[in-house]
Amino acid sequence: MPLPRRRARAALAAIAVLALTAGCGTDDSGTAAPASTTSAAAGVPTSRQATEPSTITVRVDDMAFSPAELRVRVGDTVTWEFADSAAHSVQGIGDRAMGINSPILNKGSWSYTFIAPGNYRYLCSLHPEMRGAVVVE
Ligand SMILES: [Cu+2]
Repeated sequence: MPLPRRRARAALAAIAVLALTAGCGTDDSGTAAPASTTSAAAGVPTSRQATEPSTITVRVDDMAFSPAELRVRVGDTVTWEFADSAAHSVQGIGDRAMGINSPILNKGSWSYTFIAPGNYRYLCSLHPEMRGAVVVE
């Protein structure tokens, strides 16, 4: 009589193993969720392309910089176009803006690329009342 009971237990154990294997199958479908997260991360380079560096022009005319203030992003270039009858320059104020230092011009243009975020102020070395600012984000 003990032998049939053992066989019955063995059969029950086999059923239990099958049930556990089926349970593992549901776990496998659960691992599909991180795969969709990976495809979402692949979209990151696309959003970076949307913020490619650009060039912003500031006119130097009529004894003024216009626009006198502007906001740019890191990597953007600002080009000052000199179009006044008088000669002017673009000279940064303070250590942070030390690289902003154009020659004195009354024609043509001068460009500067902003590589660090911050608040940059500048003036014309010949007419210190002519002032401008660039906020780099
Ligand atoms: Cu000037």
